[in-house]
Amino acid sequence: MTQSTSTPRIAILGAGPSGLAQLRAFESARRAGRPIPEIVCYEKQSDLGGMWNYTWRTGLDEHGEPVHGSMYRYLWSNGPKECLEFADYSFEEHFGRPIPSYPPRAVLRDYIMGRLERSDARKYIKFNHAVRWVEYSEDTGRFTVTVMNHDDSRLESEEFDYVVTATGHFSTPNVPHFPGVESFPGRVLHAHDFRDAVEFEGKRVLLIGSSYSAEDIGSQCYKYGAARVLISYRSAPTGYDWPERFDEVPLLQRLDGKTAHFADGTSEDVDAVVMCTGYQHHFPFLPDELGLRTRNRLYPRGMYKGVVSLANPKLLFLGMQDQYFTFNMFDAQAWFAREVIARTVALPDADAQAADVDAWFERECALDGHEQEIDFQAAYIRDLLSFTDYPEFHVERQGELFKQWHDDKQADIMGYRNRSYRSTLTGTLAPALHEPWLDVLDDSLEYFLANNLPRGRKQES
Ligand code: FAD
Ligand code: NA7
Repeated sequence: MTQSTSTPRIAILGAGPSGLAQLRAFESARRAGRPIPEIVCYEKQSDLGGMWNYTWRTGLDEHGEPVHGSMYRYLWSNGPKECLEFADYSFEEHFGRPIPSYPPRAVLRDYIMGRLERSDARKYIKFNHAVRWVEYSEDTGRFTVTVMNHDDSRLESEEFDYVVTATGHFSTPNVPHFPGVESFPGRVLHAHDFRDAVEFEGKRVLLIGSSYSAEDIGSQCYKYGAARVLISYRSAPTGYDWPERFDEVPLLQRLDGKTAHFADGTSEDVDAVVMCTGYQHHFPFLPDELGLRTRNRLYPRGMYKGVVSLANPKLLFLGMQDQYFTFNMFDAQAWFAREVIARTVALPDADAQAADVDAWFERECALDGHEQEIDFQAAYIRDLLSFTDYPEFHVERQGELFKQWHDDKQADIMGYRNRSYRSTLTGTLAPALHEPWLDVLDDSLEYFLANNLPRGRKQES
């Protein structure tokens, strides 16, 4: 493989938290006086923020592209903000004061956007540009990236030395079939298309799956007045101490009209079915040899250090892991990717890369329980950080906060969002939420900030 001697050109695919982390990584190098590549970031939505950019749309967007967003109204952070804080931009710096530990979606989006808007990195992003195809030429050593420019309704192609794929993996639903589903006389949808829990007020809702989407959509439905929530699990129940009107049942076997039949022989009538059955890693713009085939796991194979494609070292991926850590893990990956592109981190030969992947993969396979999983992901991030100048954020201490978070959920699944944690960056203990999460029906940024003023300050009308 060859590389041109002029300034390298890189394409970043996606302007969600991972793509923005890459832009920020280059911005920080530029500020330090280092040369940076020519950058183009393609984003199919009309604004940045990725998953955090809420849309009411489902199915296809205004351009006929698959809607990316899987987030819904009333979504609040499902982990403490102290565990996702950027090491170079604290929540306190962004909001000018401490805020509670579990903010609603709009508040987190504001934080993500805030860091980027303090640089001029927005200029690199081409919005309404959907990536259609990426092709690598052994002859030129470059990629051709073909995008649909929806502003001008035109296909365009450009050449790049590196491609950073940051298109997320919680957008293309995994939808199993259950006998009788085609004649079920009510709504059947995947979590990807769930938008407003109010729709299910007074209804009996069956959720299939027992991971994050099931527990949170179930909680939302309960909070906004569903008559009944049933979580149907394949491997194991969530095990939380759910309130009344809630139950966990083994896997759905078939639907007979409105009656759902479960693996333990029980049955119950329901009004709606929400498949919380996860997502597929989906890269329709990558040829087979460059794509990534994996289930949602902590250490997908195929990438050295979870970032550099084993199939082509000039193709990098960000954010492809199952996630305890999110924003700051994407940063650690993006800083690592930056050093790979700058060639200040030398990649070992292909065999050594594969052996490194195998070692991490086997370590993941041996994990037993959430505490070990958290420690594993913290160790992965610590390994990445050792190659970069990303600021210290005490990843192991954040891991301990995650363990506390896990215990707090076990103790009170409907009340854990009322808890406060201490920032590892500023040392500040977050103030308590102004009223219990279960009672706060308005999830707007304005309402959250106005009602969570520092002690002693009155809300201005
Ligand atoms: P994304 O945010 O998915 O961004 C990918 C970007 O790529 C998007 O902007 C998309 O439009 C763009 N894109 C995709 N395909 C193309 C294409 N062909 N051409 C051009 N652009 C393209 N994390 C937390 O930390 N806390 C939470 O509380 C939390 N809750 C979540 C709730 C839900 C329902 C979901 C689905 C996820 C949640 N997450 C949460 C995880 C979340 O995915 C990450 O926080 C983060 O958004 C991942 O960032 P990303 O940039 O990797 O992917
Ligand atoms: P996850 O965490 O990948 O979980 C998927 C769930 O779906 C999990 O409980 C699976 O059961 C279940 N599943 C998958 N396929 C099936 C079939 N065929 N039948 C029954 N159950 C199935 O996805 P989530 O959507 O919950 O979370 C993804 C992100 O969104 C996360 O980061 C959150 O923050 C929000 P299993 O346990 O494998 O038996």
